[in-house]
Amino acid sequence: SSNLRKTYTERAAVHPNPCARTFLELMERKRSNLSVAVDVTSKTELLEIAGKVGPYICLLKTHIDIVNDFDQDLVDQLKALSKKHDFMIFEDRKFADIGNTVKLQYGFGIYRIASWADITNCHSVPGEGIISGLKEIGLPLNRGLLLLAEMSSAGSLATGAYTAATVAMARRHQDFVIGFIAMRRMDAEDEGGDFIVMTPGVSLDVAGDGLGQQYRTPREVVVESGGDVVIVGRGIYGKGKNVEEQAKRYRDAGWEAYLERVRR
Ligand code: S5P
Repeated sequence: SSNLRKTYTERAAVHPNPCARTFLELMERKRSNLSVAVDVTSKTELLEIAGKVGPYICLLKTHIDIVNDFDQDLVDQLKALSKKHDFMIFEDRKFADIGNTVKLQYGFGIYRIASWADITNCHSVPGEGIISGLKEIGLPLNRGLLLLAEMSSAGSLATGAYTAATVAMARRHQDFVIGFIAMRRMDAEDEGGDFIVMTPGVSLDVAGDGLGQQYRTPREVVVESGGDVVIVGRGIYGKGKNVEEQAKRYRDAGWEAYLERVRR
C-alpha cells in the first residue's frame, strides 16, 4: 500500500477519522510508534510503569480487568499521566459478543471503559453487529476501534478468509474502525482508506514465552511487514529489566524502523 511510504504526518493530514488523525499526529510529534502493554496486577505497579514509560510511548495498552485493586482513582491517575506525557490509552478488551452485550460491557459496569480509553478492540467472530454496538457508545465520545484481524500466538485461527472478512467489515465502518491488530499491513493500495496496523508479539531478545506467544523484532514488524505501531509488554518490564532503559531502546528501534521504511 502507498500508505507504507507515507509519514504519519502525511497520513494524518488526509485522514477522515478524528481519532486516527489525533493518534497519527501524536506519533510524529512524540517521535514514537511504541505502545507498551502493561500487564501487571497491582495499581501501584501499573502507575509506576506508566510513569516510567510515559515519555517514550504514543500509546499505553491496558488489561484493566487484571488489576486486583482497581478503582476510579487508577483511571484518574492514568488520564493525568496521559496528559502529562502526551500519550493515548488503549484498553485491550477484545470484545467478542453480540452488539447489545458489548455495548453494555463497553459503557457500563465497574470499568466504564468508554469513559477513559481512547481506543479499544474487538474480535470480528460475532459478525458486524459487534462494531455497530460498540459504535453506539464510542462514536459520540470520539473513540476509535481496532479489529483483531490476526493474532501473534501459535495456531491462531484468525487467518485467510477470516482475516479478509474482518478487513471488509472494517471498510464498512471507517467512521469508527481506525485499524487492526495484525501481523502485517492489511489495506490494499487500490482499495483506498488508511488503517493503522498495531502489532504485538515484539521482542529484541527472545523468540517466545512458552505459552504460544511468538516474537519478532521492531524492524521485522515495521519495515518488512508494514506495521505502524509496535506493542511491547514483558520485553520492557520483565524480571530484572530497567524499565526506562528498555522503553527508550524499543522506542528507538521502532522509530528507526519507521524512518527506514518511509525513506526507502
Ligand atoms: O495477537 C495478539 C493480540 C494482542 S492485543 N497478541 C498479543 O500478544 N496481544 C497482547 O499484546 C497481549 O494481550 C499482551 O497484552 C501483549 C503482548 O505482551 P508481551 O508481554 O508478550 O509483549
